[in-house]
Amino acid sequence: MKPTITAFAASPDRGHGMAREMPVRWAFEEVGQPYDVRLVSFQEMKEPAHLALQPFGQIPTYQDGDLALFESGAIVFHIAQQRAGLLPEEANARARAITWMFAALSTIEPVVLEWEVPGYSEGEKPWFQERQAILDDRVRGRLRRLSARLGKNDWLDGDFSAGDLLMIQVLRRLTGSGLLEEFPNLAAYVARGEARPAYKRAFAAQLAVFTALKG
Ligand code: GTB
Repeated sequence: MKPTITAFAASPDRGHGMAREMPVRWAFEEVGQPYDVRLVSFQEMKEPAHLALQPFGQIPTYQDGDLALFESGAIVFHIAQQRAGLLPEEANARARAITWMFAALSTIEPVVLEWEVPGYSEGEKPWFQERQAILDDRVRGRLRRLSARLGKNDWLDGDFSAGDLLMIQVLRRLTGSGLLEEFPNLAAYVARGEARPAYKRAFAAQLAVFTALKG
């Protein structure tokens, strides 16, 4: 049996890899695990059947036999533990790769989300520009440290890992903002991730959902 994940029936980004089943698709592709996708509408996500799988009424979810999971990071971690390809075998290297997964989700992503959300909902407020400059600087501060750590390396710690996958997925939210581009090694790091065949397959699969929707 293939695992089944849920994804937006109609993603607001028109299938351009921002919805959070994207890292899950990417992880499946990296480890060569076939999977099924069940598309859900915004309304279905708030109904009891979906809430039993995802208590916050969101995508993605993951089901494989008796196991049901939510949280994209936890799902990526589970996939990485099930099959070779996303976490090193050696115990210390594996622990470091897992550390980068947490760094992506708990140190980098919060400042990126805080920076991103006002642009959607508070752009008309008189204080928007002033506050956005503060948020820009917070993002810059994190990127500066990350850029220094990555240096001239291709990936954060040795071979490509689930830590890079999640970090690149988070950094993609900044693409085109000018902030990521201030750090050429980070922009190149994101481009390197996006050039991976597994990433391309995952992106194409997500885009195909939207393309099919358009008919
Ligand atoms: N922490 C959870 C995880 O990582 O799994 C967060 C899940 C989450 O935010 N899911 C969003 C969702 O279901 C979709 S991905 N939202 C519906 C709701 O809360 O009612 C977030 C997302 C959606 C769309 C874009 N986009 O179009 O650019 C970007 C990000």
